[in-house]
Amino acid sequence: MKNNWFQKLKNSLSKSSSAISEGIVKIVSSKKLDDKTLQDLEDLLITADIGVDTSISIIENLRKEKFNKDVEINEVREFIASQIESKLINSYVPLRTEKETNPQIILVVGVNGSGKTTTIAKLGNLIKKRGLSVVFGAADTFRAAASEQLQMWARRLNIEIIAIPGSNDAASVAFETVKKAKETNKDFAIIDTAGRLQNRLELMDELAKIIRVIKKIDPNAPHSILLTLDGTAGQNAIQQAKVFKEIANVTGMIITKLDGSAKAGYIVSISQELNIPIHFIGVGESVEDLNDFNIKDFSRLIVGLDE
Ligand SMILES: Nc1nc2c(ncn2[C@@H]2O[C@H](COP(=O)(O)OP(=O)(O)OP(=O)(O)O)[C@@H](O)[C@H]2O)c(=O)[nH]1
Ligand SMILES: [Mg+2]
Repeated sequence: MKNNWFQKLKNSLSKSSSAISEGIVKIVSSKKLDDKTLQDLEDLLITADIGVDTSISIIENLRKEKFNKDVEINEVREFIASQIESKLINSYVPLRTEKETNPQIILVVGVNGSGKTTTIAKLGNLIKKRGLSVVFGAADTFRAAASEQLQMWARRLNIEIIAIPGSNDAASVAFETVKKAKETNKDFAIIDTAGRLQNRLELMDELAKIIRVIKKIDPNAPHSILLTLDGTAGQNAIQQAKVFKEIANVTGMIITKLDGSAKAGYIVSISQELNIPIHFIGVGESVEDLNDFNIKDFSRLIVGLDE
C-alpha cells in the first residue's frame, strides 16, 4: 500500500505531471512513433524543464527502441519514467543523522526566499524526532526579521537557539552557535545565513568568514553545506545553484516548495548539471513537510503514472 507521503508527493507534483502526462496523450494519439511524434515528445520534456541534453538523450533512447512502432500511451510513460529514474539514480543521498563524537555543523545557504529558515525548522524537527539534539544559529543578520523568524520556530519546536539581537556580525553568531553545541554536547548545530545573491562579493566574504571562524572550534566544520533551491524557480534555480557551488563548497541540496511547482522536472536537469546530491524535498510550509527524495516515485509520478 502506498503511504501518505506518496499521496503528498503525488499532489505536489500534480501541476508538473499533468502537463507532461496530458502532453503525452495528445502527442502519442497517432499511435506510431514517427519523427514528428518523437520531436514533439522531446519538446514536451524540454518545456517541462527536464533539460535539453537530458530530454534529447531520453528521446534518442526511445527512438532506438520504438521508432515507427505502434505504442500505447502508457508504454511511452513507462519508458520515459524508467529513463528519468536511471538518470537520477545517484542523485539521492540521505543526510547523515547518526550520533557522532562531535557536533555535526550544518550551514544552510541559498538565495532570499528559497526556504532556508523554514527548512532549518524542518531539519530541527526531524533531528529531534530521531532522538538527537540540536541547536540553531540565527546567522542571517542581514534581513531585519530573519532572526525572529528562526526564534519563533525554535520556541515552537523547543530547540535552543543562538541569536544576538541587533548584531550584524553573522560570523560571531555562527561562532557562538558552534561553541554552544560543543559545550552542551549537541549532536547538531544548524546555522541560518543571509541569501543576498545580488551582492556576490559580500555574500562570498560573509560565508568565507563564517567558515573560517567555526573552523577555529572544529577544523572539520562545517560538516555539511546545504543549499536550498526553490522548486518553483525552474531553470533559474540552476543558475543560482551554480553560483553557490562556485562560492561555497555545497555538499547537498534540498529542493523546496515542490508543492505547487509546475517546474518539478528541473530536478532532473539540476542533478545532471550539478552533480550535487539531493538530500530532501520540501512539500509544504509545516515542519513535517520534508521528505526523502524517492527517485522511483518521483520518476513515475512526474509522467503521470501513479501506481
Ligand atoms: N509551499 C511551500 N512553501 C514553503 C516551503 N518552504 C518554504 N516555504 C515558504 O517560502 C517562504 C520563504 O521561506 P523562508 O524559509 O523564509 O526562506 P529563506 O530562504 O529563509 O528567506 P530569506 O530569509 O528571506 O532569505 C515562506 O513563506 C515559507 O513558508 C515549501 O516546501 N512549500
Ligand atoms: Mg531566512
